[in-house]
Amino acid sequence: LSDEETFIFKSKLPDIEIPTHLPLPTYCFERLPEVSNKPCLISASNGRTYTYAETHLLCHKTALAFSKLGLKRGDCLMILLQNCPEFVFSFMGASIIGAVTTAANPFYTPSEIAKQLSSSSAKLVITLSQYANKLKDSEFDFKIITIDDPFEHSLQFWPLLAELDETEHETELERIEIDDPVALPYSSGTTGLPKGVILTHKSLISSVAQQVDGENPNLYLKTEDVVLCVLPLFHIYALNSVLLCSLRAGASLLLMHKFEMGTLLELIQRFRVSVAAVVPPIVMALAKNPTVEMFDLSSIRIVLSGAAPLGKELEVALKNRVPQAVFGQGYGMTEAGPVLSMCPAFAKQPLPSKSGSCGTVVRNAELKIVDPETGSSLPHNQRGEICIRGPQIMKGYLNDPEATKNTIDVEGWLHTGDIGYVDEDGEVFIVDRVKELIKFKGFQVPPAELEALLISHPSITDAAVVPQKDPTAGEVPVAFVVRSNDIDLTEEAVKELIAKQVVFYKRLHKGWGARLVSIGLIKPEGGTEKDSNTLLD
Ligand code: AYL
Repeated sequence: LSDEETFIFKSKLPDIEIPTHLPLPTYCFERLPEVSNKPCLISASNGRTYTYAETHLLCHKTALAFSKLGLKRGDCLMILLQNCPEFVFSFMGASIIGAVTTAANPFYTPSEIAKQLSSSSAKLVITLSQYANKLKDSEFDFKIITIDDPFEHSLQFWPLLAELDETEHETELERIEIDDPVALPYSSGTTGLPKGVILTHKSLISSVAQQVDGENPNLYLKTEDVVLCVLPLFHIYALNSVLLCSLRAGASLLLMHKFEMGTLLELIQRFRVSVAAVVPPIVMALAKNPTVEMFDLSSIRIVLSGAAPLGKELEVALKNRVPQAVFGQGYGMTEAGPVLSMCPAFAKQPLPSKSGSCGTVVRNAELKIVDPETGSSLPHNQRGEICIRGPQIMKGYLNDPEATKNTIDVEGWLHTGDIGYVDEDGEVFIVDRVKELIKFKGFQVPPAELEALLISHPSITDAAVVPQKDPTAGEVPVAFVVRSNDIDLTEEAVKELIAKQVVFYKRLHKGWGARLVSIGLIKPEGGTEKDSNTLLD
């Protein structure tokens, strides 16, 4: 043991009791008796509302239907859907029977989906018929459930539920342990390819409790709140801070299946949205888009931004547009459960928060800043790598003890690969990222994944993919490639090679060829019409 001082930062709000004796779904629906007749889910596409009692019942029916299909404790379900009530029923239903959910972006290419399917060994995939053909060529053994029309021989969600015997509501539960996995999001972490991040019932309950539980919740959600869920539930930000937190608090969730500015504004006005969880590109749209002036946004009381850095000028511009709302940031990382810090101005008894800060560390957790060179912890206002420790962090990466060991040290500290400091008021500021990660509108683009695809091309002997700053996306991936002797390999061909294998936001925006003629700079691509309708655009 060194006698060196360790500087550990804690929340200013007192620690709370975390109910880690319950499985996640029981914890989330604990307030059911109080809120049973209140709206729980509102589907924006058709206005259909499900009360808490209906939602709870449908989650249990889904659990039973999954169980009858053979899904058991420890088995994996893949959800390949945009935001919709069936996403919620499936996630909660799987968790009721002790199964684990891995959610994937339905815009993923067949090969991206196949990688996640094989890594997670999903036994059941729930999706829309239009995405089911992406699963056709997978050689793994799984059943497909569609929530709309059937696809070839797929099972259908609603008929499966309708077939259940009315007396069968109570699922025979296998005992769920608090350390059982419940969610398996994929993240590349600080290096390498996407890996399954094991989040247990305990991690997610802890994280949700750190946000919304206690006498003075850090993120105070009320039962009368209407919480906007436009960010995709297949990403941990919305799954945790939007869905699970709203359920626990007994608030109503407005589910939008895709982001479209006009619809969003119209919905905020119509449903009197009071809490909006967003990412910087949406802050930008709210701050800059002229149509915003035509709508009544006076119902919004909280705007939470996270998943990527937000410029101060945007924050100011947003505050001018929604002056009555408290604006603040949350800082998360999939592996961290995911929330590390949250704006203290969202608390029931709010504390002030500075512009540009990511809030203060969540309760029942410890945060430290370490000098990347020496590994020693640093005091207030000194920059270093942000590390977090607490009951909410991941159990580890699936089947990857090496990567787990490199991320969570022997003392239980998770190393984020983010560089930041904690100021004299305990507020966390992120200034840089030292890990191999590109963030396109909050979405992860792992450079190693693109480099591997590039190198697999016979005319490319080496490649490096790096982020380039971009005013709308935050960052875009650009590549440097070393060509073998194929002088005809053009930048366009390289971009095309990647584009056909990856989801739109991982596409290369520029390429430079080394050794041979310089390819030169070209304007970044805007994406296609279809892409611009997607989630975080
Ligand atoms: P992943 N400011 C700057 N960078 C951020 C921020 C922020 N507010 N939030 C996340 N990042 C970056 O795994 C940072 O580099 O999780 C971090 O290591 O896709 C990386 O994004 C993690 O990316 C919530 C709940 C935010 C979740 C999240 C983000 C989860 C993103 C707020 O309440």
